[in-house]
Amino acid sequence: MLMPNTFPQYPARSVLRLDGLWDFSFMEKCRDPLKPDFAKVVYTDKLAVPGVFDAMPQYAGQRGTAFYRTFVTAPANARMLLKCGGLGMWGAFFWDGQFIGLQDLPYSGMEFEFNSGDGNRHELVAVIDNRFDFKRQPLLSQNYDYYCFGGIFRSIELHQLPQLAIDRAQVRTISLEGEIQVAIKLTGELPKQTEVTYQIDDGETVKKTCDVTEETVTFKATVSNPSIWSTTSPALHTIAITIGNDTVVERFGLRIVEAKNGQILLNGEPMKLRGYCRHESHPEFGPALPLQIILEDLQLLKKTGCNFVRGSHYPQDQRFLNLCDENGILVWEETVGWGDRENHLLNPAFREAQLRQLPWMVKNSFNHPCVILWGFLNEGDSSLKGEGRELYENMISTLRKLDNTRLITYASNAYTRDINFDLVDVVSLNAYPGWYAANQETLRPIGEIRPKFNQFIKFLHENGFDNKPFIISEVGAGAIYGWRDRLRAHWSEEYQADFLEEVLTYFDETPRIAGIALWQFIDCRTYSSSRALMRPRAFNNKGLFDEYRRPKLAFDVVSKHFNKP
Ligand code: ADA
Repeated sequence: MLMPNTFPQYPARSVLRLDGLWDFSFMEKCRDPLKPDFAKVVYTDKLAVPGVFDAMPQYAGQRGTAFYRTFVTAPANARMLLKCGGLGMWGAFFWDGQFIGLQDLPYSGMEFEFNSGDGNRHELVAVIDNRFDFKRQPLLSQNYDYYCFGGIFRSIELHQLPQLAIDRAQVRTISLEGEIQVAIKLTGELPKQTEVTYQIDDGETVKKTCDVTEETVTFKATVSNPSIWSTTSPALHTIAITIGNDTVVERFGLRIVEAKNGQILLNGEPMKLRGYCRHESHPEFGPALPLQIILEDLQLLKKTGCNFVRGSHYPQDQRFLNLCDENGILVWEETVGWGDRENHLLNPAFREAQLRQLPWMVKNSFNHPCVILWGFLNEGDSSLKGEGRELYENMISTLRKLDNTRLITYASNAYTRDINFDLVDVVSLNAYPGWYAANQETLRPIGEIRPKFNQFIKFLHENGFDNKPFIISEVGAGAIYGWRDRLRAHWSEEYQADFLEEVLTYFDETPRIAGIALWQFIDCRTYSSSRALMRPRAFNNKGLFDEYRRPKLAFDVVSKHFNKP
């Protein structure tokens, strides 16, 4: 069977992939989408899953509640699991009219267990709401600089689970000689001990009896023909594990990431991260990208000479991470957050939702060797003392408990007012000197770039942070595709090219900077309100490519720098 994501795979289960055309109905004013009056819903249309309804001509730009319906066959009284790879902005699932799960974390892959009940033909309804309403959806706000679409962004699968089921197996590299630790999370009727059978790659099948502790089986194993995963040689291994009647196949890479002496080390070697921030975005598909576009992005990233992507600003499509694993692109993955100030950071519902995103992100992406950095709260107010700092502490300690094999960071724009750099492994700064210029009268203020970053490096030194790697997590200039100008002014492709030449020359000359994620890979749809006065065409135009992936002048500049040996 063709699987939507390459891994994990569950070859012993019945898995239904529910992608396709679903019955559709749109309601502008549904009072409570968690308790809809299904009798009033008339399915007048059909829409694609995955897909976003508000990029479709019929519903373009509309905000309200969407009802997606399909029918599936499943045996009576069976253990079922619904897995949805990500949606926006908020969703609830109903099985034969009964509520089975709330997917209120946008972009997070989530899953829900339920019983199939009577009969074997069942109705599955997804109620999706794309209205801005802080009470329902505290994680997205109208001022976020990317368009918040409504729809089912990624694949949906329905699994029939055995009474004892394997949830996921997390594989940690212990040594580059091939020692790994495997932690298998089980669900259902748990024994105290169980027999485990596993096979690494096409090696020998090993059988052992293991204790089940806290729903988990843990053991050490050895890859007999170990190949190390790196950016230049992204070797991958698989492990197939069987417990009872269930089997999971996970793919992993042998690699170790560390932060030492101001540098990021991959397998003990210092790495300079060279890359882009990337939104999952397309004018026609929103974030529900067809595989071909994702692949196209990968090819363009490679062509540009990138070895790094910051997945801004949400948990990533697993298909993208699979391709980054295969192509040796390092990834920073982060949870949803954008410029949140005190009113959000101190709000209990916001804090709760922020923390709840972390286990889903770690669970879904744990086995991707490409993911080396966890991030959160892009440009949150990291200068806030008391409960503000406490949220940063909680996010970081939660991440460390979930995964101690990766580095932790967040993109700060608080500059020298930031009070949380002591907590992270890597200091990351978003700054736009030379674009949002300090002096608006300066023509072509490219001269602002070096002093701004030099001053920050001095601040890190004076505050005892020399040991922490420093990444420029955003810097960029806007250019309207096709706008050429002999004055090389703001918004021209020439200005962006000159700007990036200066940024990257400075980056090449400055060993203190361990990495750079230029803002941004492609132009992406954003504000449609008068906020768009700063965003011509209602797009964030700082892409190296426009929204149709057409290269701007700066492509030659960036690829010249990034492709240097
Ligand atoms: C911020 C933000 C980005 C984008 C950028 C810009 O740094 O993190 O999402 O909005 O500014 O283009 O100004």
